[in-house]
Amino acid sequence: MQKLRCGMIGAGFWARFQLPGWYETGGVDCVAVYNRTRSRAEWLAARFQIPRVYDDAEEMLRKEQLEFVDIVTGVETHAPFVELAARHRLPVICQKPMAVSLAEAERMVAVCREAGVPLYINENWRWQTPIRALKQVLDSGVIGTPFRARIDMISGFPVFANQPFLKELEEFILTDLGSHTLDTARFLFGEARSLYCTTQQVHTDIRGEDCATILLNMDSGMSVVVEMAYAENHLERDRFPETAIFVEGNAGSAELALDHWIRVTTEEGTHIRRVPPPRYEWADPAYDVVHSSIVPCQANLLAALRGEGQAETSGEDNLKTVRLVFGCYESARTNQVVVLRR
Ligand code: 89Y
Repeated sequence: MQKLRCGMIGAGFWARFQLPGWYETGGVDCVAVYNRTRSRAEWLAARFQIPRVYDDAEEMLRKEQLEFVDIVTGVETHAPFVELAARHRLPVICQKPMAVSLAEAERMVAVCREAGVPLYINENWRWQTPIRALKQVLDSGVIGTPFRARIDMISGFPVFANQPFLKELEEFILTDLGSHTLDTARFLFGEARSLYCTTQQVHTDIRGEDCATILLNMDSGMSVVVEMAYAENHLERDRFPETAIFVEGNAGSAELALDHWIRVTTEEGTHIRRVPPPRYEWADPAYDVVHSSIVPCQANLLAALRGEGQAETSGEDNLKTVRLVFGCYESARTNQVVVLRR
């Protein structure tokens, strides 16, 4: 397979894992990396044998013969870098959360559409091994028609140690983690027609909310509760960054329990199996289930870049997740149900 030449924009925490994730697909060659602090780009280049380093992204796009760019920078820089790539007619992959506002995310999609370049979002959560396995259970129909579900991601893990900028976000857990859990809700259960959300800030040394509780009323009539917190430092079973999911259907129930156990209960009894993620030597063991999901996620985006299939998380598709995220903020601010569709 002829490898696609990629330019990496950003050399922070996630670039360290997305890069080997691209190599794992066997179809990408990263030929250059940009970072505004050049030494960080140099560090990444040395670690992953990337031939050229830039501290000017425009210069990288002008000088290199790239076939796509992968943007792995802070959310406030996503829009300008996407627009830069669109001006250079380069397909662009952008880190989640897509943008700082719904309007900005809509503009990014419009700019790429007008330039005729694909925009894909690197949204990996729905690609986690146990979440894909749960989806297969639901699609098999074994628990009948789901009518209610709970999606929980609650942890005291010190996320601020690896990603200190998270402390500075005025909109924290819904953008950082809600982008993932709400996208997972859409992946498993379809679109929502309304939502209600409450938030709290428990840590006193951060700027944004670190706890959120959401009730999604789905098009199907299902109720989906999404609970998130990075607030409790003392949990008996803290399994960061695993998502626990419980689904009730009219013929049974299915649970994705901690430590990657799937339990399916029907009138025949309970069937239990473990679906652990693959282990990659480049992944941080504390993030295994998330880091390993980068590989199938990026393989899907690569296939779409090659014209060999659809990207599940295109910019257009991810706009629906972004709408949910900012709908949650509106609901929490106004203490009102936000109606997305009548
Ligand atoms: O930034 C977040 C992500 O994308 O996955 C987990 C995380 O690192 C902390 O919430």
